[in-house]
Amino acid sequence: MARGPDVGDLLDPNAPGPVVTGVVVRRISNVFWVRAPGAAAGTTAETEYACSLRARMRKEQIDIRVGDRVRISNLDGVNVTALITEVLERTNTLPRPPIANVDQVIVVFAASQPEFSSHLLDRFLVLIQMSGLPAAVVINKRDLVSEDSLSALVGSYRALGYPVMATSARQGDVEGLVSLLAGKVTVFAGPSGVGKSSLLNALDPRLSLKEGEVSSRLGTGRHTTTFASLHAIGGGLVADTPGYSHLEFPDWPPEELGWLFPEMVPWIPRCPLSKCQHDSEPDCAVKDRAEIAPTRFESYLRFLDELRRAHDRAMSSTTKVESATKMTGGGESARRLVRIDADQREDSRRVTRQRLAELAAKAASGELDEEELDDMAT
Ligand SMILES: Nc1nc2c(ncn2[C@@H]2O[C@H](COP(=O)(O)OP(=O)(O)OP(=O)(O)O)[C@@H](O)[C@H]2O)c(=O)[nH]1
Ligand SMILES: [Mg+2]
Ligand SMILES: [Zn+2]
Repeated sequence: MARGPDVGDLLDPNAPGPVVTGVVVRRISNVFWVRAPGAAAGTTAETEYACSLRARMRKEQIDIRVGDRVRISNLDGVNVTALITEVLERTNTLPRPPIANVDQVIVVFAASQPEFSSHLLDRFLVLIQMSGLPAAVVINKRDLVSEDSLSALVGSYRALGYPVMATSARQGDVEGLVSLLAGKVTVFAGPSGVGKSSLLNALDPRLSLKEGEVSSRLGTGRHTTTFASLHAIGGGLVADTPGYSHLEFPDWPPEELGWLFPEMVPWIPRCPLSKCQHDSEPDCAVKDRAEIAPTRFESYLRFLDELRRAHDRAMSSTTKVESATKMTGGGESARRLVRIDADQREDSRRVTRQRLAELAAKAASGELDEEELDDMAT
C-alpha cells in the first residue's frame, strides 16, 4: 500500500458523503480493507476499500478485526479508499485465526493422504461445538478412494446431523461447496495437507493461495501470526487457515462433554445420575441405549479423560483465582483453536446444547416424540 496510514486525516470527516456498511476482510498495520457495496449509483458490485480509522477511533485504540462489520464514509471510488467511522457490535470472535462474526467452521479432511483419522475429525468437531459455532464437514481428495469407502465415511457423519460434502480440488469437483458458503462468514479448518487452500483456489483461481507446502503455522505467544483474511467466494466470505497441529480443549466440565456428541444427546436426560459421564456409572442410558459407533465412543472416552485431567489439575491448584488464571491466560490459551471470551462461554454452552438437541432430533428422528425433544432444547 503506497498510501500512508494517515489518509484518514486528509479526508474531511465533516463531508462524508454516503455511508455504507461493509466487512473488514484484511488488515495490514493501520490499513483495513473493507468489502462494501460500491459508491457508484446503480451498482451492486462490491468493492474492497483501503480504509483508515477516523482519528478519534485511533486515539481510543478501538479494536477492529477481520470479520468486523463497519460503517465507512468518504468513499473515494478513484483511489478506492474510505474512512471507518463506526464498528458494529460483534456476534463472536475466534482467537485463532482472529476473526469476528464467524457463522460456521468447515472442517476439511482428506479421504486419504494424509490418512483419514476419525479421532482427529471428532476432536475438531468437539472443539468447534465448544465455541458454540455450527460445524460442517468436507471430505476432500475423493479421487483417491473408492466410491464405497467414501460413501461410508460421508454417511457416518451425515447420520450425526452434520452437513457433509465430498470434493476433489484436484478434479475441480467443488461446486457443491458453494451452497455451504453462500451468505456466510466461514472459516476453513483442518489438518495440514488435506487441501484447504486447494479447494479455495479451485473455487476461485484468482486467489492463488499457497498449496502443497507446509504453510507457516499460527505461532504461539508474542509472535503469534495475526495474518487472517477473508476471501469473497461463492457468495460468502471465507478464511483459509494453516493446518493445526496442536488441538487442546478449553476448560469444559467433563459431565458436559456428552452434549457435544449428537448421537448421545437424546439419551442424556434419561441417565439416572444428573452429572453422569457415561463411563462406568450404573444404568447409564447413553451406554445402554444410544447407538454409538465404536470409534466415536473411543473418541468420547479419550476426550473425557483429557477433560478430567485438566479439571483435576485446575482443582489441585492452590487457589481458585490461580487456577482460573491458569486455565484462561497465557500461552496455553494461545494454542487453542477455539476459545471464546469468558462472558460468552456460558451463553455459548446454552446455545450449543440447544443446537445439539436440534441435531439429535434430526439424527434420531422417529425415536423420540416431539415433546421430549422440546424438553431437551430448553
Ligand atoms: N489427489 C488430490 N490431491 C489434492 C487434492 N486437493 C489438494 N491436493 C494436494 O494436496 C496437497 C496439499 O494441499 P493444500 O491445499 O496445500 O493443503 P492445505 O490443507 O491447505 O495444507 P496446509 O496449508 O498445510 O494446512 C497439495 O499437493 C495438493 O495438490 C485433491 O482433491 N486430490
Ligand atoms: Mg493451506
Ligand atoms: Zn450416562
